[in-house]
Amino acid sequence: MNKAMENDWQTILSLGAEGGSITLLGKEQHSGEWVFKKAVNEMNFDDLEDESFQPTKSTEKVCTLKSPISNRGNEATSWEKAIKLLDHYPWPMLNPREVHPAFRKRVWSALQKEVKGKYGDRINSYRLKKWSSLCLPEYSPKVDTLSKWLQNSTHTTILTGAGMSTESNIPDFRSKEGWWNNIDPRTVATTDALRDDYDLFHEFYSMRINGLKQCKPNIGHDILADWEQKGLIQAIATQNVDGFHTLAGSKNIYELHGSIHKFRCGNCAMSAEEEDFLSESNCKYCGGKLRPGVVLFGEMLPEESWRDSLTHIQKSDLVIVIGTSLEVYPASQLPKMTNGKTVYINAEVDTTHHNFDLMIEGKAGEILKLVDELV
Ligand code: BV8
Repeated sequence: MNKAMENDWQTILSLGAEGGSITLLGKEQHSGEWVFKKAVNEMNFDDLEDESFQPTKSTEKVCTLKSPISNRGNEATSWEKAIKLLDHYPWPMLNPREVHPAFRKRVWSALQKEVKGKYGDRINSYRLKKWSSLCLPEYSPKVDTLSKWLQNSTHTTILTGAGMSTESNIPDFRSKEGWWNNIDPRTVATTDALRDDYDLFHEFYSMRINGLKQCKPNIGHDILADWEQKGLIQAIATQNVDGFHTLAGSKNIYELHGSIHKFRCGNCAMSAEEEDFLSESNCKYCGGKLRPGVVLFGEMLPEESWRDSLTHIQKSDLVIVIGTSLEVYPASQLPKMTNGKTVYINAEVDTTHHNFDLMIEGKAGEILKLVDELV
């Protein structure tokens, strides 16, 4: 990290282009707060507008920093204001040369906002790769590999779990904030609970059904739906009962653990409506207790979903497992039933427990977005 000339100013973001550079400098105060200033050097921006502008070796030459042309409006006392200092320049199109490790995530999300807001697909994958390699070094080589495998695969199946929906603000089950940390699954998600403690069973599922109404599919769901449309993936087998893959537009969905949007009588299996269940009405045919169409522990999986998922997995040359602890049988066995390459994308990856050809530890939405930018 090149320490700036005076008072331990550090380079937060250094951008290069034809014969010049922009550098965002930062200095950490004793209070822990950072102040920022911008240094611009001999930058002529005309060539930046031209989409085909590609940095040549010459632009890589290190520019000696001159003090900012004018101090006015070149300093900032917050990160948001610091990024605003770059507003006059098409900075996402410049050649990123350095990003301060402590600011990688913030630079990356500022870049995302800028790209979504102003540049859309004008920023080419070459440039994006350069940005992601500087802002998300831990991901990028693996993201590159995955994007290549995805493009070369003739049949790709995705297996998802509750981790796919946490970025939609739906808790998963076994993470620190997961359902099963506060509730013993045997008391609510088993046929015994349905039979012996209907009030608790009903309260648990009503809470989840109503909670879902405030949520919607996230970028991860949208990208998978888009990949299906582009023929990059052929099927999604999911353990999720929230229906968000379907809501995001995916067609080839296999709900291994059923759906929380379907209802039937626990006694005669006649179908029922959501409001009948939520209003604790009994089955109008046999008077039995109503239940959501999810697979409870101890129950068999829906035969068709299981069979079709297995068929896809067995003919896949690439299986991507996203956001699941793989603790629930038999879905947990599916990744082992393919001869194709296997990839695991999860917020927690413990290499002792999981053995995949490629493992990427991180948030599903974020990683799928990185891959999507490269395919
Ligand atoms: C069956 C529907 C035949 C209801 C669910 C003893 C040993 C082994 C097996 C058994 C056993 N005793 C019983 C069994 C079988 C049992 C089982 O596997 N039990 C386990 C818990 C030990 N399985 C069954 O009962 C199945 N039926 O086997 O029938 C049979 C019958 C009887 C006896 C023998 C055989 C039925 C299983 C289906 C149960 N129903 N759900 C409902 O939703 O309420 S399972 C429940 O767990 C959820 O559906 C969920 O999908 C499933 C798996 O959980 P995950 O999706 O993986 O979620 P989890 O929280 O665990 O992990 C999320 C991960 O995402 C975390 O790692 C987290 O780090 C990560 N993450 C979070 N955010 C992100 C992220 N990753 C990336 N990005 C993020 N943003």
